Amino acid sequence: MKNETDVRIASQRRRQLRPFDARIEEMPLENLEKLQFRYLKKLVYQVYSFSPHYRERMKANGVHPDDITCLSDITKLPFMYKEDLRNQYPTGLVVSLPEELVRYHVSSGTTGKPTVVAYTQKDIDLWAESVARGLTSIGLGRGDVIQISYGYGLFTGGLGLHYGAERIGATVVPASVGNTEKQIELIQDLEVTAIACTPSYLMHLGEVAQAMGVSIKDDTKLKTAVVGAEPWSEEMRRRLYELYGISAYDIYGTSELSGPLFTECTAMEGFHPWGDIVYCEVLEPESHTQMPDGERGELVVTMLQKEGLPIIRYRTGDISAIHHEQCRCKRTHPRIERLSGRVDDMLIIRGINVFPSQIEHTLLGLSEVGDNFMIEVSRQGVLDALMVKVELPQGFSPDKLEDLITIKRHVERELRNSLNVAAGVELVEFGSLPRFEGKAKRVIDLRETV
Ligand code: DLL
Repeated sequence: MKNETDVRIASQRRRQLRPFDARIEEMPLENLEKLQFRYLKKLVYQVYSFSPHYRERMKANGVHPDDITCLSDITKLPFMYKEDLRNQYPTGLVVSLPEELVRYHVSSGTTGKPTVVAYTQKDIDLWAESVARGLTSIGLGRGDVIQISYGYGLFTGGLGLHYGAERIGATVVPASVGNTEKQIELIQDLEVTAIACTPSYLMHLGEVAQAMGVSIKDDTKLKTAVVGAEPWSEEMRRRLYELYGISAYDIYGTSELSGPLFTECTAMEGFHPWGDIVYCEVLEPESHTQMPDGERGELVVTMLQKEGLPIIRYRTGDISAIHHEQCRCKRTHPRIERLSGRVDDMLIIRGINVFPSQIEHTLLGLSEVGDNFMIEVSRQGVLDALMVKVELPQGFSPDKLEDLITIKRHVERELRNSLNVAAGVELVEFGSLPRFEGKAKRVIDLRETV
């Protein structure tokens, strides 16, 4: 006869290997909203009681937990900013007891002081659950071999996907970043079916494979990619499919919320944040009013069940739109469109807002240039100057100089049409621009130093 522990382990395994539950993912929206309200109410009482930071902010906003009487009352609550985490470095915003914490993640701090996020076991479980539901929604599961080529360690990408992939019963190859030739060997030898990495690393991997004489399409079983952590476009999705036969799905998250958090489903019509775990709002960045469905604004996220470091109304700075109608995949949880940039990434060139993603979108739509580019912004006299360096495709050798001039003019025209501002174009040899193993950094803004 099985003892109690065996029974518990068996039931845990069953739960782990079956992350899809229609009762949750397809529940009527009004039931989901009732559930969200219950979680919100509990969360607000918890932070008011245990977090001096939230209590002070709520008092300053003139709001008490008793004032939260319906889900839309969330708008009465104060925002949380990355700056708050920096100011309270390292653990000023943690509300759990130290012995309840099972993990810390720390951001790189490349754009300021690092941020520390603390997790209880329940936080880790819900994070894994969220990623697992996403991976399941794109058809991955038992029998898949998933290579995780995000950084493991303090960055949330590697471990976040690792726990999610294990939870769906897939076989994980924890490759982490770098050593690309070895990664390609592993993809072949271990019959990897799916990879998780940044989009720029996936393109790089494809180029290295080609240089090694390996066709990802014909010599490997790789068919699915879960790519995110930086912007990428529909054109890149099309290229990944055409060049490598890979269906690429977007995955989103931030280190403050919990690394990779939600993915697209096979409908590829935006992300599915799981409403029992997160509550998303899309706000007009200045007035903070909620945008109607389908209209773009800043994504603001509340983690409904986080214990270690509660996050209420976190201003992500990312631009998206929300949809409440049921997805084609039948899931009922509100959907978030793929991102179109960041509120603070936006380049202002001669008064015109330009997002690097628009430039990528245009370049990837042109067959006469390659996939790698860099954007340089400088000041010439009093005017901003935008220069885009873009590589020629691999193996391209122009017959005559006029060919290059024609391509350059065509790319400049296309950029001007899509950006509404002139951009100079420099065509450079294939392989001459930097490749990135982690997130790509494609913008160099020289204006502050001029
Ligand atoms: O990049 C977490 C992550 C890891 C997400 C692995 C997906 C996969 P941070 O380093 O804190 O966390 O960066 C978060 O990256 O606010 C966005 O601006 C950007 N970002 C993340 N995912 C996407 C995406 C991780 N799918 C910041 N599309 C976010 C566009 C993205 N931008």
